[in-house]
Amino acid sequence: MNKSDSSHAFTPELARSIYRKAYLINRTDQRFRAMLTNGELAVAYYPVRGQEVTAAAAMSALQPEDYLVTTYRGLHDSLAKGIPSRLLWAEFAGKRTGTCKGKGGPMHITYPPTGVMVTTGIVGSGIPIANGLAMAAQIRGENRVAVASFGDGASNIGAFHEALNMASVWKLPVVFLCQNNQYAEHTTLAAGTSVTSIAERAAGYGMPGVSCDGLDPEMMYQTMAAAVARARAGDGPTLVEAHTYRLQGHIFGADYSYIPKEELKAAEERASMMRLRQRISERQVTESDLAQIEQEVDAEIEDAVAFALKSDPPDPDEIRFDIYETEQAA
Ligand SMILES: Cc1ncc(C[n+]2csc(CCOP(=O)(O)OP(=O)(O)O)c2C)c(N)n1
Ligand SMILES: [Mg+2]
Repeated sequence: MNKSDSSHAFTPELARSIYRKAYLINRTDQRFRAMLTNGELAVAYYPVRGQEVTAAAAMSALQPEDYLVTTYRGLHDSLAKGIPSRLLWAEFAGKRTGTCKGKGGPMHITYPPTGVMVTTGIVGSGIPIANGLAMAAQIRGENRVAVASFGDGASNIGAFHEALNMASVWKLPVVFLCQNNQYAEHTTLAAGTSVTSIAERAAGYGMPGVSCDGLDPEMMYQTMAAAVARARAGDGPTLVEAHTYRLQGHIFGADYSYIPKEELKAAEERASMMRLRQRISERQVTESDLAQIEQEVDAEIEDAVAFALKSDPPDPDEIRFDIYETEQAA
């Protein structure tokens, strides 16, 4: 794959859009954690701080109609794929105005209008689902690509290996995006994974495997864009490994003192919004452009939080709906 292909040029417009997405993810995560801390919301949350650039740049390589399957740690992916903030916040708050009428919560976000097809809590289980979506697009002759986004730990699950094998055999239009944040719960990559490069696992399934710096917006975008173009052209799947970092504990509130201080400090610098701001401003994006984006995003989040808080929870009777194709008896 030619990563410097001019059709995947990192234009000022793209740089602005990636900054907007990354800033939106960063501030949404921050606002959500603050609300959990002060008791305004009470729900399990898997923080995405550190992985903002990875999702913002990777999802920018997709079209709105392309499919995404992500995980419990999927806030960054869902926002970067275009879920409206109001609907996302309402779902996080368990309200009837949310993407899943408040019945999914943070672990089960689904919003087909922007291609977010499912968000699962079972590690690795979304990967074969992305295959199914890609296969449906292939059978229908649609020009759609499906992306499975998952963690480094998920690459040790059987479903990962089975799905990569079948995707390769059937040349499915799918991209396997492994966000290697170095930890699976409290276990380091080295303690639970037989290889140091997850991309190398692609060789066992006859598909290209590419590693990239997922904290470098340009490299992340171009690596993903090349994989998406390959899938769309009918040339089959790619395994993309994005090196990124989880700057918090596994779940909000969990202890993460097992992460060495120096490692965390170095990652905080590499993944910081300041560093991204600097990178983006090198791309003919002015200070006033950036300030305007920040102002607009801050207002969008406040509007979404207010919308979520004033929305009603689902009626208890709603539990009978949206499970089976037909309504269940009361
Ligand atoms: C099949 C299965 N096994 C174990 C768990 C418990 N569990 C939840 S998240 C997680 C770690 C997954 O790590 P990784 O795939 O690297 O994703 P990350 O949380 O780092 O984004 C584990 C073991 C689970 N949800 N599902
Ligand atoms: Mg991980």
